Amino acid sequence: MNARLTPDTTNPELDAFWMPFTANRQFKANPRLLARAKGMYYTTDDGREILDGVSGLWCVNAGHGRSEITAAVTKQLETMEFAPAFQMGHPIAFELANRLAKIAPPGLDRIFFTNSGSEAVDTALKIAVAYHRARGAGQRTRLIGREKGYHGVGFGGMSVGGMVNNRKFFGSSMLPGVDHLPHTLDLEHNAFSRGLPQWGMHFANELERLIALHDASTIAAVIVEPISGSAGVVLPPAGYLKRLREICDKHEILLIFDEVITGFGRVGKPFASQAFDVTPDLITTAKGLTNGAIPMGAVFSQRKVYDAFMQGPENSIELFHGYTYSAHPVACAAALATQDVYAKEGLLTRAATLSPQWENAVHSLRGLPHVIDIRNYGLIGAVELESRQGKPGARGFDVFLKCFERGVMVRQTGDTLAMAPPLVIEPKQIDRIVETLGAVIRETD
Ligand code: PXG
Repeated sequence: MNARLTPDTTNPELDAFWMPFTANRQFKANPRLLARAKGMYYTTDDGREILDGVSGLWCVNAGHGRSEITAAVTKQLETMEFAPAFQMGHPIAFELANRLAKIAPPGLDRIFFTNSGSEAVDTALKIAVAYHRARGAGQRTRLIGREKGYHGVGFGGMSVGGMVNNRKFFGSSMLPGVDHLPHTLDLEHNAFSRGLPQWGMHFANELERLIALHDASTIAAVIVEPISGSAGVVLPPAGYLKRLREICDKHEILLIFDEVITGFGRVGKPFASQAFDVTPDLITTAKGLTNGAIPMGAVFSQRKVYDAFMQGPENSIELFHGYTYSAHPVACAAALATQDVYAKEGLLTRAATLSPQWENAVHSLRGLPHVIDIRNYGLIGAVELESRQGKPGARGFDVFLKCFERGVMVRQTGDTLAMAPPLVIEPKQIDRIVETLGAVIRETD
């Protein structure tokens, strides 16, 4: 590998693109370029096939290059490429909202469109604060997130998020009045749990402590990922989310589930909320909404939240919030076609069918060198490796790179390798991903 990673060693053609969440100098000295994609595979610019073990970035749930989505997007571009959604409307946006309402958990059938997960999160946080104001509790502005949480990169999402590197560089440019629950990762009690850990529901009771500290009358909402993805797959202990719901209900605090990763079939039901039988007040989504083909996010809201805004003079705008591209017609077309594919191929529940094989496959890596934990749920898996002394993330990166060289793409977070393949994956492809990862781990020091 390149020893010197100064700008003059990089390829000047790669310099202009300041890449997101990337070690730019390292990447540009040794780029990994993806050129095409179809089904379960990417093809690199030098013609190598890469089995996609992470659905692009947790979004291509129906597999790549779906012609149904291409056709719908093309048709929409030809029919009407853009129309405003401020004080105007276009039919496809209403059609999509109705479609999504049908698969949503009970009552969450009022839908606000955004362009990304980050925007969905900031939208949900703003809705939560404005909701309390609308019902005469304007002092409820505090937001509670969780350690290790990832809620995108807007100032709101960053503030309620709990991943230190996503926060520490930005000083005190955080929302005021935010606090955090403890995370639920506990290797001492729960390492190698299959599915949800049975121990640790009591972590939810920490919410009562935060409420005792700040007083419920100051708190607008609690936001958590039902399963944390970015932090390296952190699962909720059995009963934990139900307990959060109970405490929020008791204190009239809104509960927001960030389902940007867990939504659209990843956990064997349309949403994790349904898989875990816990209904939040707001759900944030993105990624799988359009199969990653066109950027789009959505906030699903309980009727009671929406209805609280629908008061005052009829000519008044109820929520001073929205994006030029909210409900962009092309994104709506992509989302509708995606939902058609999911429905036709049963993809919103396919992870439930595959998850026993998936679970066995990923847990077969137990006992390999450096493996200190394995976590799974639905079609999500993670293998955590012990860090090299003084070099956190180095072993994880080596494993990620070698897997890529052997034609399998996984996702690395620190020393955790995360996997979330497209829901169209075939059993033999599950084996290939896990066998490749296992072989690489065996030979990595
Ligand atoms: N919430 C959650 C739970 C997410 O996982 C976002 C919000 C933000 O979405 P946008 O569309 O603004 O990126 C996400 C994004 C990873 C990884 O490595 C995960 C995400 C993004 C990039 C990498 O696990 N999730």
